[in-house]
Amino acid sequence: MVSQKELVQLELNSNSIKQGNLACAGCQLNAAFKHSLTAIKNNGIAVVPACCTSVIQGAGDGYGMNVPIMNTAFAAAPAVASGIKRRLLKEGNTDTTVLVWAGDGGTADIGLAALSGAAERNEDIIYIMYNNAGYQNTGNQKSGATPRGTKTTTTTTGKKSRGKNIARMMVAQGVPYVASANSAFATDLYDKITRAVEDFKGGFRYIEIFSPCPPGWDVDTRDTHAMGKLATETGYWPLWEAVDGVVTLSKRGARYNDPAKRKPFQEYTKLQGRYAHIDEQLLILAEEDIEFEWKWIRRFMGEL
Ligand SMILES: Cc1ncc(C[n+]2csc(CCOP(=O)(O)OP(=O)(O)O)c2C)c(N)n1
Ligand code: SF4
Ligand SMILES: [Mg+2]
Repeated sequence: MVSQKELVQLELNSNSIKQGNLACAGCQLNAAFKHSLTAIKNNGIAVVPACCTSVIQGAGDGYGMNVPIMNTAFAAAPAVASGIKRRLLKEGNTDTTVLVWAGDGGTADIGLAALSGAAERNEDIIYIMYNNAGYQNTGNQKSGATPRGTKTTTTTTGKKSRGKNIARMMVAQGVPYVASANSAFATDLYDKITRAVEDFKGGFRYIEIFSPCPPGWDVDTRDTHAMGKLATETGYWPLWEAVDGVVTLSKRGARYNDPAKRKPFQEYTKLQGRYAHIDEQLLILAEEDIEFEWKWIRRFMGEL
């Protein structure tokens, strides 16, 4: 496992995302992308559908990334990545990692069919969904993965239904390696990408990263990191890995399987304006969603 100190040094050396790019202050997808590209040692090609990243990356002399990026139409990213990887393999290149880097809108909604198709074919690619809980690039509309209770520009009184969990869907589909990560737990995230690259090469891999968006979630940038940690410490964002359908909890998050060890959910919600309007009834339903997800994890762990 990488230490915090080692990761800082690795990131300085890799310079995978150049400083002064177009991300908003405190953007956690930017941090998560940096950790991910460092883990693939900049030896990769990222396929990115329309999303905040396709803006952050920049263009021309202002291109801010140390890997090539292929921008695609929303629904096409897993198919394009499959083609790139197959071509590389045909040319004898087995080392270059091909990853899809897509948002929750591009994954949970618009790209879901192509994602499932690539998983079915067991393509030799890593699919990473960064979850910032909405269509942030176009002004914070709700996506299928937006959680219950939160306000977006299209759920102005708080979303009334539960968010989709695509990682769980990927486990059910039989994807060989699936993991849940959080940008606030950088070393855990780095280790998971490294594992996907090194131990599960040759098949389809899916990783989902909790990636807060300060303007969309109405969070003070000073609180973004603490709030991200609280997502896991309240049980809201469990950290786990699934190998061939068997789930194990990650060291950093295992204790939150026990509801008594979790911090109160309100410690997490109170830092975010998107929850400010929430009434008691909706808050209870949002809290019940946490236990709903843990029950699925326990089923996949064979505990239920
Ligand atoms: C077919 C299509 N519909 C709509 C758009 C406009 N659009 C560009 S980015 C975006 C939001 C994407 O949301 P998500 O995938 O969650 O990424 P984020 O912006 O949150 O990073 C939308 C709706 C588009 N480019 N193509
Ligand atoms: S809108 Fe949100 S996700 Fe997009 S760049 Fe800004 S902070 Fe990042
Ligand atoms: Mg999004």
